[in-house]
Amino acid sequence: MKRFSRLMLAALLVLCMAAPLALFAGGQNESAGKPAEQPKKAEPFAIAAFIPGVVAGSPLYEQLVAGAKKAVAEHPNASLKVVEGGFNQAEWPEKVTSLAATGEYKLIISSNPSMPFICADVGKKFPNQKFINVDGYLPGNKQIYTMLYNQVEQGYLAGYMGGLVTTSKMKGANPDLKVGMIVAQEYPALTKMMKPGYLKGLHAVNPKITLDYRVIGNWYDANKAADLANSMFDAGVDVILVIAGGANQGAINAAKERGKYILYFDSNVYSMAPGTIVGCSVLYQEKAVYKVVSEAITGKIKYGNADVVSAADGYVDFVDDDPVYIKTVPEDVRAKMSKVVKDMRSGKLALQVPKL
Ligand code: RBF
Repeated sequence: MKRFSRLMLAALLVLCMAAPLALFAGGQNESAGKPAEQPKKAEPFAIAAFIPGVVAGSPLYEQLVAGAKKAVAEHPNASLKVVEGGFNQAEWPEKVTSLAATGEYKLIISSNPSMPFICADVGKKFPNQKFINVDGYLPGNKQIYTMLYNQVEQGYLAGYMGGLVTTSKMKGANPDLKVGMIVAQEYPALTKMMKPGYLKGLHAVNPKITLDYRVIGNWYDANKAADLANSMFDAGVDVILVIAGGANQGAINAAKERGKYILYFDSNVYSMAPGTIVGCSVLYQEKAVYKVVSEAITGKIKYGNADVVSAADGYVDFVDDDPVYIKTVPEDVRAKMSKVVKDMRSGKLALQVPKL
């Protein structure tokens, strides 16, 4: 018995020593006799998404996070950290600086027209740091890629719908040719693209339409947005375009209570207030972010470039196939809207982006 177990132990030892050799032999390339080439393990690619505000309620920030998550999920070497910068805009440069100073992130991605300038400034102190800014424009900085949406077209689509609604026989519409717009704050993309585009769309329906335009002063005060909306409805406005992030909700609630209408920017949210939201003039930012983040991870992005994308490129659109839209908006109004949407998608109706 004793001898048998000693034999067993010896056999086991031999096996243990031989196993790694056998494994090594298995890794040999039979034809060349060289070790097989292991697939190169991609270097870790950490990404920070800096949200200039808060994610919840801000349609473009929600889309940014969704698009970045999707791209990261497809690359095992990539990771994503989402950092909310909050509503104090004076603190953003310092917060982006802190992210760059860690040296951990191959890429800092952000979104809104003010961010390219903040990133350019931070980049001077951290020359190896790369940035992507969607919904922004800054050509020629080798550390930064930007993508700007044609928001003249986005505004036009909202305006055309607003014009059709205010001149329609819809239940909440009145004979006054008064249309509203509530914005959070003023900045060049708004005053040079969105507002002129909106006016152009309104006047394409009827040049006599007048615009009641109000500024809240921040991106979160839903009570103020509701007060503004109510005073506009009192003055004869029947449909309001809102571009105010989290504050939008106040105007939507007011419109719901008063049986009036809302036009929404950036995302498809018809189901958020069925019967009240009559138009969603959207940007496909989730698709854009998925594309550019994927390109950054795989080293294909061209830093220094500043792309401008329009409806004909598939990034600006009006959602006219949502069942809630179809149920809410009468057929004759939808037919007129569809014609313009089709022309814009095909590029037949194209509007210029001005110098910002
Ligand atoms: N949009 C939001 O939805 N939420 C925000 O908190 C927000 N903050 C912004 C701050 C600045 C300084 C600027 C220039 C824009 C901001 N935007 C915000 C607007 C956003 O970038 C975009 O212009 C609008 O959503 C219209 O597409």
